[in-house]
Amino acid sequence: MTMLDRLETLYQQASAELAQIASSEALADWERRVIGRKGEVTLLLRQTGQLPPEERAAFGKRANEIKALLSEAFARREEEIREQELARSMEEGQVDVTLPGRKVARGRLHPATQTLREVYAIWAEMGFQVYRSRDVETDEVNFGLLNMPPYHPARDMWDTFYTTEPGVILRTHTSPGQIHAMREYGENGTKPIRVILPGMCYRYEQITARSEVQFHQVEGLAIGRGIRMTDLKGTLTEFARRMYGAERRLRFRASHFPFTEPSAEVDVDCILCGGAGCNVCKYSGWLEIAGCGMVHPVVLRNGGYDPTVWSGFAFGMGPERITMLKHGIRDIRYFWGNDLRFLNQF
Ligand code: FA5
Repeated sequence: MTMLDRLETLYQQASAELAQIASSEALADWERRVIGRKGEVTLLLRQTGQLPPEERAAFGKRANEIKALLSEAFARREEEIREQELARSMEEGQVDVTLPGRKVARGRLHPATQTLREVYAIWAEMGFQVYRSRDVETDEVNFGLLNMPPYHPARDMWDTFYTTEPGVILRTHTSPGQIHAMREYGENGTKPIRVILPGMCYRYEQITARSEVQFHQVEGLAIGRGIRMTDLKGTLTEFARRMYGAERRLRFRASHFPFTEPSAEVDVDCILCGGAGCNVCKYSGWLEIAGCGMVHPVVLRNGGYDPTVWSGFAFGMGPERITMLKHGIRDIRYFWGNDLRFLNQF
């Protein structure tokens, strides 16, 4: 094959290849291989000197012609590919403004919080204001001032979380707030009080379907002249009526707390099983929702009141159990289990 033939073949092949190229990467590669400084056409041109002198002029002329033709073709193809790529990227990057927006996941209140707010509202209607007491308590206020001096056996009713600081514990109930409220609001035992004290309580207890190691209580305290047990029963019955509906039944069972005398526990008939018996009501048909009683004279005195003049009632209820009743929740462990499938239902 003569050099001229090789040149013509190269021209045909390179032109055909160029027409097939579809990407700018392949195009750059083609340019380097064919018309670049070390490209095939350039190399052939450099070999002109090896031809017999009479052929050199014709070959050189044709080679330069072909190089110019290929360069032009290259420039055209480059422009076409640039336009194609631009069109493709505009197509792919297109934003469809008619698509609906992504849904924002809405947070909501924890069922315990919802119940607490309901409880606050009912007590507010009945004239009780909220008093916030502390979660970290002293042994003295949690027990001592509530008529349970050190080593009193009744302390065993509350399995306590102790801290490394001697005498400092996590409150086992909201009752120590009674002492704080009386001392702060009572003005040395001269003013009546009507408060509720909501908050988290902590007990080192066996966790079961109805008992957790942390749970809310809502304490209530009313101090005045001539407050009697019938006021306590009437007030709690009215609360239950507003909270659960008029058809719910309530029972007061005699009980014992060192800080009340007399003392009682309050049960409602179990909504979950309709009184037939289930694991939440311990197969009794009744669910205990509160402890209560008339404030013990020792506690009144510790709060700054003269028990011969002043009297009062107190109660402590468990809103988690109230929520379980309202929604038919069969296990208290769902409350702090952080399972979204549970929480999303409220
Ligand atoms: C008390 O804690 C007394 N301080 C209540 C009281 C207040 C009596 C004022 C008299 C005067 P008790 O341990 O029974 O009592 O708890 C009261 C309520 O808290 C129970 O009825 C129950 O609803 C709730 N509760 C108690 N332990 C747990 C627990 N482990 N998990 C969930 N709720 C609980």
